Amino acid sequence: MSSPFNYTSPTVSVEALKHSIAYKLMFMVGKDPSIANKHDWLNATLFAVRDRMVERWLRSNRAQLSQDVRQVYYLSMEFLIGRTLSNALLSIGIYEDIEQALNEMGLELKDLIEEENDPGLGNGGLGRLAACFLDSLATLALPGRGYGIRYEYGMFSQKIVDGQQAESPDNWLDYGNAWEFPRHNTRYKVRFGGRIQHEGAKTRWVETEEILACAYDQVIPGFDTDATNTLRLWGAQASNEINLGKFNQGDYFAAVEDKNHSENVSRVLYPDDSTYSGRELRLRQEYFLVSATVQDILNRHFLTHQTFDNLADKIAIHLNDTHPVLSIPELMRLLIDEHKFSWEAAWKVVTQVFSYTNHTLMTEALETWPVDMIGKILPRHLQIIFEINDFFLKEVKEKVPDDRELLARVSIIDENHGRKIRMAWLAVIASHKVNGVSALHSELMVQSLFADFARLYPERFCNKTNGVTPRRWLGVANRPLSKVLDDTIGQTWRTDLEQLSELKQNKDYPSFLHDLQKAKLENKRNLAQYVAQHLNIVINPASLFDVQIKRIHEYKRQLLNVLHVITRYNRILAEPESDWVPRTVIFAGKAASAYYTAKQIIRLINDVAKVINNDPRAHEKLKVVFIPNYSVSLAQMIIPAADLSEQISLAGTEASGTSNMKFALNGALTIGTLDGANIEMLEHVGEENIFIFGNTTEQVEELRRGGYNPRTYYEQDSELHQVLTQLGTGVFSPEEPKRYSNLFDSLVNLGDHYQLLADYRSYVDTQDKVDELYQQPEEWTRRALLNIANMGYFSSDRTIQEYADEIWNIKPVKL
Ligand code: 26Q
Repeated sequence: MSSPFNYTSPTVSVEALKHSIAYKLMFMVGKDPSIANKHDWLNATLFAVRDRMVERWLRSNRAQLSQDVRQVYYLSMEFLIGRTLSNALLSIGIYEDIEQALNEMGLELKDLIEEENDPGLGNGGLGRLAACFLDSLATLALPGRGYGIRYEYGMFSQKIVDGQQAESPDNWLDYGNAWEFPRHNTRYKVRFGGRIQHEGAKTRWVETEEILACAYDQVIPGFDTDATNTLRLWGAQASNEINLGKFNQGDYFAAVEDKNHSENVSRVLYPDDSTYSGRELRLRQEYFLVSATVQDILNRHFLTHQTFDNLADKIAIHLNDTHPVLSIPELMRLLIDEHKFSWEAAWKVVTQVFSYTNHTLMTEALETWPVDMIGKILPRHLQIIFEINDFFLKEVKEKVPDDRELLARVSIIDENHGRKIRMAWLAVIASHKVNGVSALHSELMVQSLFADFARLYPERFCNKTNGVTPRRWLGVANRPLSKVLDDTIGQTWRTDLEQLSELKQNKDYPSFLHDLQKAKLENKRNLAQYVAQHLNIVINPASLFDVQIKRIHEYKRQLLNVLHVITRYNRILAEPESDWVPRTVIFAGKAASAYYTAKQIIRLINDVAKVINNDPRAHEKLKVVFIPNYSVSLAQMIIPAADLSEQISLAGTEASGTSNMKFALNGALTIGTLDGANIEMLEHVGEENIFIFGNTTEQVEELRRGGYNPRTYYEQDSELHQVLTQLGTGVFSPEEPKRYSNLFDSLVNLGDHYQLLADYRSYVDTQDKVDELYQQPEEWTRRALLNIANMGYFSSDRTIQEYADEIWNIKPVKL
């Protein structure tokens, strides 16, 4: 069998693949086929596949170098890339060949794909976005590299024990990582602490503590192209000099302790709980990423150009949120202290090079660091930040004389809250472009969070609506639907997602709608099988799969979903004979370990599930499932199986959302608020094809201003009253009736910060409309089709093209 795509390397054939897998098993894994286990075979296969990507990789790198193109460096504390095998096989067009080769060796590709671990080097949306962007950069042959941290432990793994979340470490490197190339010769010193010494005009940063950042590279293949990029992750290594010193003095254990301490920097990913905590190790991590990366960027530049004079022409550095914002003072420091730039010349370069994406407007989630902490860990950087601030405030004074309050508001130093550095301010001041991630978010960004800056520098702010890669989120995740699309419009939608709009022609063909239904049912059966196997719960693939999967946060309002579930349960008990549309409500998501309320919500979901799933009166009418340990690979299984996608955040809180796009692309209908990218999805699919409910941002604001009183909703809506009373009195936790009285209080007595009660009625009524439509399968499927057909805009290829043209000014490499 040959590849379905244009590119097939002449060296690749089934025989050759068999040969290389066997060879890799012996010489790389070091195992005899007779005793090799599944993981050994997986590794052998990964090495064989990797070889095929490396040829292209080296060619791509050579082309980038020889064409001397401008490069973008995408800095992110998180890259949530997911499993790599099937994506790589499809990218380079050898999926069927490998499948056959393995078959002939008595192995199943499917089993090996499931055996690969899923690196959880991110929290959620922001990390996954970075991974989609790498995929699109490579596919568009754009010269871009990702830089991040090689955490030894990624996102914790989640189990549900007695209905509650239990965390355990994610030791993802346990069996090694076949995809990475450790670059033992690409290492940089990263320094912390110490003090500043002035020698005339020169400033020196001395008596520092030192660790090494060691590069680990991973190949990022473009789809159906030779273009291939690099993700470089840094791992911490104790610097030998320090340890040897102690060792020679005979203090062996102190030396080993120091080593551990240094290497802690890349030990573990911090979970996001949406409140800023300011932990010192996190600050060290951020600087570790930044320092190694900026040194590497300068080093690479100097190797080709032997000068830094043209730096601003040749590089763009992008900040994925404020997490890598210390790269600004770090680049200043290196240019001034090491490369003899004047302050003004260095600042000029910096302001041409940096751009920044904001991912949240919620002030409690914004990054700030105590001045004292930065002073202790990065004294030279603190000094540079103060200089930047002085320089900037002078400029503001010239632009807007006599406005002391403005100066206090825009100062990088927040004097009101115990002297803190506002990292977002630093990012805005140094960047030539600042973008939000959906139209609404970008608009709110210039009206609220950055209003002062938008008045000072209006041309700096722009929008880049998020997107998702169609390769992973349709091609890899949903083979049944991909097949239907291939048979209908051909295969090139994978690199030109707008082609999906051709599907609209088929909206009145029953046989086509039937094909879509068949694909959906296959995916639902697949998920049902997983749920049966892993959770021992039987769910009916003919029921409506209603899905909310994302990090657990109050603003995302999983609790509102639960209120609807309880409402539905009450109605079923009240009218058992009614014609209920069977539903399976599916949840998944992790709560940050220190986020008490989020953990309570998980517990509530599981308690409610226990009561409902064990009540024969609800049998075949309602099921509730919490799938533990949500991850990219679970998302790839769950999303294709969804009928209904829950995107129900309070208007104005979800910057964009990206799973909303993945669901619609896979033929789910959305029930959602006018928040984030939901609004643009509504514009693309049309209001008949999406279930919108709830207050708008303006109405939310208005309620906030006018003294929102949730109690009136509680008192006036009898269904809501019943549900909340049940919650507060322990109907779902009879063994501990007060278990959820805190949740009750937060909603009814403590202000209901995310206005669940205000949106409850319109949510529940809209859910009734969902049922109504689901009873007309053909009409439902037609609308699902119109969702798929209108998702072209939400490809990350479109997003990345916009970044490339309007922010980074980069052009594709010719291959
Ligand atoms: C910060 C400091 C200390 C520890 C952790 C963090 C931290 C880590 C991750 C803070 C935030 C994050 C992640 C944020 C995130 O995922 N934001 C989401 O970004 C998506 C991509 O733009 C949007 O679609 C979502 O709306 C937004 O919530």
